[in-house]
Amino acid sequence: MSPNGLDLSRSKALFRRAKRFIPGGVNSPVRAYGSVGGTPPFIASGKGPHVTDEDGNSYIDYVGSWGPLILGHADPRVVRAVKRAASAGTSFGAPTEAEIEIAEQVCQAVPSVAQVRFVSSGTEATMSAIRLARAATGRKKILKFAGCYHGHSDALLVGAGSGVATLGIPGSPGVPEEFVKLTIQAAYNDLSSVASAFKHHGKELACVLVEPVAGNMGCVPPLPGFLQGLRDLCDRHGALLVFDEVMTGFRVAWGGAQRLYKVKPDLTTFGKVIGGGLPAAAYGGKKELMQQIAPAGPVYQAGTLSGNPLAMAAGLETLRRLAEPGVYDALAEKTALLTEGLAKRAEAAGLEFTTTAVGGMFGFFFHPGPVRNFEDSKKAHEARFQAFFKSLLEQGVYLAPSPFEAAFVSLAHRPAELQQTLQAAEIAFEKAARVR
Ligand code: HOZ
Repeated sequence: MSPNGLDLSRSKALFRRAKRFIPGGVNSPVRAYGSVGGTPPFIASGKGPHVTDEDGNSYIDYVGSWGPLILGHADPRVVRAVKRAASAGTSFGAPTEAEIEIAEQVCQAVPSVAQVRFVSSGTEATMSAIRLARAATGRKKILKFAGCYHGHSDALLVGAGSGVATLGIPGSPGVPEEFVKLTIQAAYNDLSSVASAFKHHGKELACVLVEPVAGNMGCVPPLPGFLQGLRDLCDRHGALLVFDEVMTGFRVAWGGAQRLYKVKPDLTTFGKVIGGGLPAAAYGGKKELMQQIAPAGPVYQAGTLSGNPLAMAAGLETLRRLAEPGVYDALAEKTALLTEGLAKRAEAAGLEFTTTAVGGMFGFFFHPGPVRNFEDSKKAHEARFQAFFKSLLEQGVYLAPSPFEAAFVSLAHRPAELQQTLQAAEIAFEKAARVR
C-alpha cells in the first residue's frame, strides 16, 4: 500500500486508456466508481473468495461478479466443465442436450416453472417476460416498484435502482415518454400503494413485476405478507405476477425466493447464478403461458447465443453443486456471521447502522432502520458509506462501489476471510464515524 492508500498505478493507466475507447472506461456504469471516487481496480484474476488486481493487490470479494459466483471464483468443477464444453465447440446456434439438462433442473427446483426459455442476460429475460405477460393478458401497462431494477430495457428504467440510482438520474434520455406512461410505480413493501395502482389502472395492468428480495436499493427483504399480498391482488385483478429472480434465483435458496417465501408467481426471470459466471439468463413459468413463446406460439423472442454451450455447462455444474445437502444453510451461516459481526462493530463505533440478509445475499445501511423501501434506502448516510467503502478497499475488502447494490457471500468464503473482513470493518467504522 502507498502512503496515500492502495497502489493502483497500473489500474489508473488502464482506466485512462479504457476511457479513450470505451464510454466512461467501463462496460457497465457502476464499475467506474463514480459515486465513491477514485480509480476502479482493474481485475486480473480471481480464485475462491479473492480477486487480484493488475497492481497485484488482493481483495476478499463480496461482489462476486454482482451475484453469479456463488461457488467463488474459478471453481475447479465449473472451470473443468467449461473447458470440456469449449473443446467440443463454443457455439452452434442449434439445440444441445445440455440445454435440456439445465431446463430439467430449473423446472424441478422452482415450483412455479413448468417450462423455461434460456437467453443471455437478465435484461433480456425480464423484457421477454413482460412481452409474454402483455400478450397473455392483452393489456399494456405494467407495475414495478421504485428502486427495483430489472435491467435496462426502455419500460423498466422508470424509478430504477442499481446504477440508475447510483448515478442519481430519474431515468434515461432516449426512452420515449409514451413507454414511460405504461409503467406504473408503487412503493416496495407497501401493499396499499399497489392496491391504489390497481384501483386506477386495474383493467390495464398486464403484470406486477417485483424482485422478491429487492437487491438494487441495497438488499431489502420483503415484509411478511407482502409477496402473498401481491399474489392476491394480481389474482383479483387478472394481472400476472412476475418475480424477477435474476439476483435471488438459486442465491437465497434452492429454487429461489419463491420457494423460501412460498409464493408462486406466474412467470419468473433468472440470471446470474443460473449461468455460473457465464452469460446465461432465463424466463419461465406455467406451461400454458410458456407455450405462447415462438415457435410453440406467436410471441416472438430469439437469440444467437441463447443456450450457449459454455454458459449451459457453467450453469449446470453450479446448480449440481448447489443441489447438494446443507449448501444453503452453510451460506446463510456465513452471511449471518458477517452481518451480525458488522452490526456489533458499528454499534461499538457509535454508528447508526442496519444490516439485512437473506441466504447468501446481504445489505448494510448507515441508517438506524428499518429499511423497507427505496425512500428508506435513500436516507442512508452517503458520505459514511463512501468512507467505509474506501477504508475497506484499502484494507483488501472489495465491496460494490454503491450503497444501492447488494453484497454476496460465496461458498468459498471461509471463517478466516470473514474474520479478516470484520477486523478491517472495525477500522473502517472508526473512519466512517468521523464523518458527520
Ligand atoms: N448494476 C448491475 C448490478 N445490479 C450490474 C453492474 C455491473 O455489472 O457492472
